[in-house]
Amino acid sequence: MTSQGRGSAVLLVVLIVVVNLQWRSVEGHVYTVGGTQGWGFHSYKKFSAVKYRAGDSLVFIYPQFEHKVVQVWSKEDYDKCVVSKGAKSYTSGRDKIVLKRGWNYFICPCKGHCSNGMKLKVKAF
Ligand SMILES: [Cu+2]
Repeated sequence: MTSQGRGSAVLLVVLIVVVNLQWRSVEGHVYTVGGTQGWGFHSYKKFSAVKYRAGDSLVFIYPQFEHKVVQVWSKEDYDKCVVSKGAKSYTSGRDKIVLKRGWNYFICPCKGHCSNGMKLKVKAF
């Protein structure tokens, strides 16, 4: 490789790294809730423990006619499985939700689901 060729190769690598870093800071990380099990009845302990950043996203994947996702805004609503006015509903079966700084609360609003553990709270820094 000529020194000029090597120079442009290094430049290209630097460019790729810079573009990648910026892309990441804009897009954040994307986490699939429940991993391969998706959004359903199982433990979310592992997902609550992740150190999220504001701007990261959670993807909720579930059968559309079995579950939904509602983002509730208070700990009280989360604890009591209540969907208050202003809560945001998602029903596509594949919902990507961007995390805000602080606590983010998600529940399944279908009857009995949230109270049986289908709820997730995560903290984004
Ligand atoms: Cu459900």
